[in-house]
Order: sequence, then structure tokens, then C-alpha cells
Amino acid sequence: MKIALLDYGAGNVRSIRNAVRHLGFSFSEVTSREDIISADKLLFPGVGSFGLVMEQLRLRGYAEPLRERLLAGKPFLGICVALQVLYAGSEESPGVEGLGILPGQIRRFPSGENAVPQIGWNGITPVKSSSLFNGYCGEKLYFVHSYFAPLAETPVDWQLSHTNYGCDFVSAVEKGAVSAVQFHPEKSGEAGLAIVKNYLREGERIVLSNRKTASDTKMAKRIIACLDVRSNDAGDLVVTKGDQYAVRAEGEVRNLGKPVALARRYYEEGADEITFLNITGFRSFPLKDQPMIDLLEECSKNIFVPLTIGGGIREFVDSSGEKYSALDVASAYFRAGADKISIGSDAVKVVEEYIRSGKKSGDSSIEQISSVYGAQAVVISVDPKRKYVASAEATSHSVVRAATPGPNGEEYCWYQCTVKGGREERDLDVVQFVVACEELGAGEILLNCIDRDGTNSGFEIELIRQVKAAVSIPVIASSGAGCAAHFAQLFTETKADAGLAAGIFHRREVGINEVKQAIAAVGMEVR
Ligand code: 1PR
Repeated sequence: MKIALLDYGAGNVRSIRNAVRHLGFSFSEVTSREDIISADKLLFPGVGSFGLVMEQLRLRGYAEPLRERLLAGKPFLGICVALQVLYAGSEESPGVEGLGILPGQIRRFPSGENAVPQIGWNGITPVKSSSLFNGYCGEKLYFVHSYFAPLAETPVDWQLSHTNYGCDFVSAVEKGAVSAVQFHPEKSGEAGLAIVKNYLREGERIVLSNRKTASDTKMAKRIIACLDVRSNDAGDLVVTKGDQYAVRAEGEVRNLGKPVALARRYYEEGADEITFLNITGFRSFPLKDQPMIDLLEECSKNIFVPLTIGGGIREFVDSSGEKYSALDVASAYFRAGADKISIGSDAVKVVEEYIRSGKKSGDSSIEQISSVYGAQAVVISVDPKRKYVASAEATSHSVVRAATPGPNGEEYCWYQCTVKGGREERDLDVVQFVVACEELGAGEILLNCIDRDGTNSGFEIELIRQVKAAVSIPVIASSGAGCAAHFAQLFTETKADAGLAAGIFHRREVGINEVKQAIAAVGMEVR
């Protein structure tokens, strides 16, 4: 059986390759139109924008053979934007024609109650039986997209499953041997791998009884494990953990373990996402000695939940005068298995220039990476510090009433942005910063808090509320978790989309499952 994978240079195709290999199948890469026609089974993972995918398919002369194959009803599995290009067009790329297998238009999620993009674990409701869902028991699956296939614009005989995210949308289509899914099965843990296996399985597609699942689906709150990574004095790459960003104890870099092993442990313990932050990335150049690239390649071999990587993503000129753009760095990370990249210090610089000039340059790191890989692939890691003020009127910055009074009993504070891991303070407050990042095309905010980092004293609720009120993109709350109850407090007192912790997980003080039980106990949806 000839399995062919269609990679048009999209973001993270490494994950689907790893998933197919992990399942014990071999495959070949599509290099010609003939490969598209002749393959017994075609896999088409899509990442990026509708327009970019269609442009790449046409550039390579793949659009016509693909249409031919689909109209002939030959086995096909499309993932994410590869489902969307089956349609005639999309609001994401007006005027760009899709493959037109399905007549309708892809639409953007309405902004409002739900953060857009949809990033996280949601359910599906199969509306007809399919061998693709043999053995599927209603597990949540991983979605990361801003545009969706509307029910009204999808012929009923193509509709395979629905999902709700503010509105009901088509989360999978199928007709005969042609299937496509909006979620990422290669990033949806064991349940996702089972769906890929059902597609790749040899022989006739026999439909076993598909278990009835819930008629409505709910997005889960995400629990993320974060690995702050750096080289220790011996030059080994270790997971470390700061107290308010100070990572040395008795002069030594705290060593909490090996990154690959810890990441694997969190995958097995049910982490919804895993984040790696190269905390000294601002010093070195990620593409030079490459430890983070190797780490990603290793982890993505057998970790099938989303991986985010941050640290040092910026423009760079190396010692031989060779110039690299932030996009070059990000592309290397995506090819190595990252699903999202996180920008820290460089984003502050970009926003300061944006506020100073009042206009978008179009070639900032945020804009470049977001336009090629999609907003959902760009996370902004914010490192704010509390700045106490005598009164709310004492500053032009956006203040909050501080839950922790200041050293002189101050009741108010604002949150000052920093760069280089909290080493340098900037005259920019967190609200100005996140609003500008969203305008420039970022898809998610990783909201740390230096004052809370490593303190086990709980999340900075007032900061999270302030940022959640300022942006419509998802917000990951980070810093300060000391027990499972802190996550319950986080999700009952704020609209945070995800909660991240490091120290308590590394030191095995609290388990990921314990956290999920605690938030489920207060009525939150969990995976
Ligand atoms: O600025 O683009 O090179 O990125 C550097 C990245 O490294 C940024 O994302 C920045 O947040 C991170 N970083 C830099 N220095 C430190 C440090 O700790 N000295 N760590 C650092 C950031 C914060 C969280 C941490 C939570 C949870 N770590 O990610 O994991 O605070 O911790 P807790 O649960 O133990 O409280 P660039």
C-alpha cells in the first residue's frame, strides 16, 4: 500500500510524519503530480492560511491533480486548513479560489464571548458513521484555527461531525473514501493517533459501531506544563526554575531534570500542551549551536500534544555577517516539530516601534511569522513586574487595585513590561503591549508574572483579568501556582483560557491529573 504525504512546506508537518511512523506505517513524500494521482492513500496536513496553501498548491502544479483525485473519490485525509481548501473560498483570503470540491465559503469565528482563534481541546459530535471513528469514545481533540466550515454551506451528505465553539460548525467531512478533519489528530494524544490509524489501516474501510457522543461539545480549559530550559555551568541543557526569575541557588543553576524526559512524563500525565522556554535565548542564537532544535526533534517523535517553543526569536546577524530573520528562526523551529513559537523580548521592541511610528512595518517578527504560519502559531510571552503607585491618578498607565498592598501600603499598581528575562524594565504597560501584539497578528498571550514566579502563592488574578479584558485572543495564565486549588481559583475568578505551571510539576508537589480534578470539581470542562 502506497501512502503519500503532501507537504507544500507548511509549518509543522514533522508531527504527522512522526505520528505515521509511530503507528508503524511507512510513507513517501509527494514530489510530483503523479504521486498525488497514484498514491493508494494521500495524507494532506495543512498549516497556515487558506490563500498561502492554494498559492503553494498552484505553484507546484498540485491543485489540478488533487482536484482530479478528490473528484475520483480516491482515499484522502486532509487536516485543518486542508479541510478548508476543499471549499470554494474563504473569508481569510478573499478572491482566492479553493479546490471547489465543496461549494461553500469558509468563515471567521465571530469575536465575542469566545477567544479567537479557537486554540485547545474541544469535542466532536459524529453525525454519521465512519471507519475513521472506529473506537472513538468521545475524547476531546485539539483544534487551532480562526476560520471554520459552516453547516449551512456544507452539503449534508458530506457532513461527518459537528463541533460547537460559539456556533455549531463542521469539524469533519467525508464522502466515500475522501475525508478531512478540522482538528489535528496528530496532536490529539492517543485518541487522535487512533483516528490516523483508522485512515491508514490496510484494506476496506469497515465501519464498526460508532459510539454515540454528546450532542453538544465544550472547549476544555487547558493545563500546560512549562519547561524553562538553559545550559548549566557544565554546558548541559537542563530544566531549571527561577524564583521571580532568579534561577541560581548557592551560585548553581537549579537543575530540575532533563528536558526530553520531563516532557515525556508530562505527556503521559495528561498535559494538554507542553512549552519550552529557552530562558537565555536572548544571549545566544538558536540556529547556531541548535540545542533547542535537537530537543524539539527528539520530543516530537513520541509526544502527540502541541509543543510551543520560545527564547531568542528575533532578527540576527551571526559572526560571519550572515543575516537571519525572525521568520528563519521560527521556520526552523516549526520544521523541528514546534506547533507554536513564543516571542518575548523582541515583541516588546516591535511594539515600542509600532507605538512610536503609529504604523505597522509589515516586517516585524510578529507580522512576518503570523502572515506565513497563521496568527494561531504566534504566542507572545509577557514578563511583567508590578509597579506600585500612590493612587490610580498617579500614572497614565493602566492600573489595577492590587490584591497584595505595596511596601508602603499602596493600593494600586500597574504592570511594567521587561525584556531579557526581567533584567531590563521598559516604559510600557502590559495592556498597551498585549493590545498592540494582537493588532500586529499575534494569536495568543502567555501571561507570566515575575512577582509570582516560583512563589507558590497563586496566580496574579488582577493582572489576568486586566489582560483578558483587553484582548480577544486566548490568554494563558502563568506564574505562582502552588497547589491544585490555585487553578480552581484561576478559572472561577478569571476567564483565562489555560493555566500554566512549572515548579510544582517539576518537584512533583502536584500532579496534572490532580489539577484537572480540582478544576472539574468547580464545574470547569477538562480534557
Ligand atoms: O525574550 O524572546 O528571548 O524569550 C525568553 C523567554 O524565557 C521568555 O518567554 C521569558 O518568559 C522566559 N524567561 C526568561 N528568563 C526567565 C527566568 O525565569 N529567568 N522564564 C524566563 C520564564 C516563566 C514561566 C514560568 C512560570 C511558571 N518563566 O514560564 O514557567 O512563571 O512558574 P511557576 O509555576 O514555577 O511559578 P525571549
